[in-house]
Amino acid sequence: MPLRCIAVQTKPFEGQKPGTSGLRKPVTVFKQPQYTENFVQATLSAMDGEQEGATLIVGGDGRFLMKDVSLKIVQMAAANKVQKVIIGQNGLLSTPAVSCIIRKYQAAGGIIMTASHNPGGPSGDFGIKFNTSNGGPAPESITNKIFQLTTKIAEYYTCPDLKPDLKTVGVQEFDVDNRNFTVQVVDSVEDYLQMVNEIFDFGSIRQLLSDGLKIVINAMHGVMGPYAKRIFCEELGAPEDSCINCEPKEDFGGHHPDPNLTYASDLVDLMKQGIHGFGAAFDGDGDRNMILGKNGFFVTPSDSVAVIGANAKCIPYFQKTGVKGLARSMPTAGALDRVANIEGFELFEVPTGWKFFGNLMDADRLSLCGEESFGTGSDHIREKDGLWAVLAWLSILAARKQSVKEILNDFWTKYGRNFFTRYDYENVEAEPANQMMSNLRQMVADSGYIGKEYSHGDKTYKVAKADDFCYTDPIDSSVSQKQGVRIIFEDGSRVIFRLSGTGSVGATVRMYIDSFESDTAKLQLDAQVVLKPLVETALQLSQLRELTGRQEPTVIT
Ligand code: VG1
Ligand code: CO
Repeated sequence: MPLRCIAVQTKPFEGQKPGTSGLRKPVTVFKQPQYTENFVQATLSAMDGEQEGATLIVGGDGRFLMKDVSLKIVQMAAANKVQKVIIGQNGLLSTPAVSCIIRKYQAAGGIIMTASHNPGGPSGDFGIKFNTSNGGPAPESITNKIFQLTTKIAEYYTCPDLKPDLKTVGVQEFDVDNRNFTVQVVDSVEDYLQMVNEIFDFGSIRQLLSDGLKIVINAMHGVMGPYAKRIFCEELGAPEDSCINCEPKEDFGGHHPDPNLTYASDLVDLMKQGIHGFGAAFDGDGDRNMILGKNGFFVTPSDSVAVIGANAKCIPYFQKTGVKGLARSMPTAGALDRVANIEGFELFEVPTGWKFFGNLMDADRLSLCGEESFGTGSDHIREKDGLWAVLAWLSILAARKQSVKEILNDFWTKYGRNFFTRYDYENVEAEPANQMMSNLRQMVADSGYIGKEYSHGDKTYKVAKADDFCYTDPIDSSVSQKQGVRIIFEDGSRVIFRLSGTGSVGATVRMYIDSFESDTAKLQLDAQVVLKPLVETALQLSQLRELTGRQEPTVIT
């Protein structure tokens, strides 16, 4: 007997607009009857028939609600005439693994169940993100289309009696309305492992570890636990206690699965004991990474991507493909620009969000890119890739036989140092946050603003350029406006303001501060000390404290 598909009547929900990276809302919002179904249907409908007879990849970071949603997606995929769903065991797949699997099996796309670094559990967040056939996050043209569809949805399609076993690896065949429908449950790690094994020299990393480099990897109870254990312990021979917080938990152990100095402070403390020479942490869905050296030496993400670029010859993948170009998101500090300049690579500056790198990669213009928000990656897939970044760093350590700190010192001596910090003000009331942004927009739109001077202590900053960042994609000429207010001073220092597009309640204000130093006597200074006058200037010109009522940020990185 074939399984029957049905159409279910529904009504639009407000606010199903994907942000920087998919739709993210509190679990309580996703739990409303038909809320999830509406968004999944809009996503499948936005594929415009491409899904019919095609393969769809499904996976997620293991957070609360994912079990229910995995089944809903498979049932709806079947009713929307998808021929085959490839899904991770128990639904678990990291974001980079989904990207890898979409490309490997030439799928029409993938649906990722994640709110990334946002907390999980019944009172945390859930999220759904769509990736296209190149393996990358859907561009704005598609996310806008999904949103439009959610505003007028009247019915969704599902196959309620389809009950695949998502716990056991293997292939299951079903007859859905007289069509063949396949569910293939795959080991969460296998395809990803094969890929990184091909693009890195595991032998040299194994040697580095057996020569005595002690590493510690923190999966923050996100999806990366099984990847870390399999790759670092089983494949590369690191001892078992090298991997911590490696059991995926639906609520990430009650923490923010966000690899930064605040939320991964347990790793920082452990590294400060001086036992380990290298430490790293990942976020909930495994696309972000934080890199630490001995004694908790912190590598800023902006420096991390630049160091990888400067040492590309240590990485077998780049030896083979060459470096076609470099890119960073606009608020990311300019260290990568210096590498591009000196090494003669093309450099692109894109808006915040990994989706903006995809076109450049597809056009063979971009090999390596990063964001200040702990995202690093290359064109081996179309997502940022935390474990890839760690393997890239270990490859550099193996080739250079130096410590993380020595590598950074060499880098700063050669290219100069960009001091960078980001202040996050989470959960600010939306109205004053919007007011602040609109004041800033107005301020920089005034041509008389150029040349304005701000003083703090013995420092004076003169405005050289100011705008609300607008990006024209060099490949398809699509335009993205209002991507962040930036004020660039005559000495090259920058202050940038934007509102987060991944928060789920109220507003999160992000303030980014970047300043370049080439005086070798100043390279070792503490970033917070160096940047203090610029931070105060930024707070002053934005009236952030006065408008939001916040005296201190929630997180400083
Ligand atoms: C943040 C970061 C951005 C990153 C995005 C998704 O966005 O700033 O650089 O690409 O998160 O990362 P926003 O709009 O909140 O600033 V992930 O790992 O949460 O998918
Ligand atoms: Co993430």
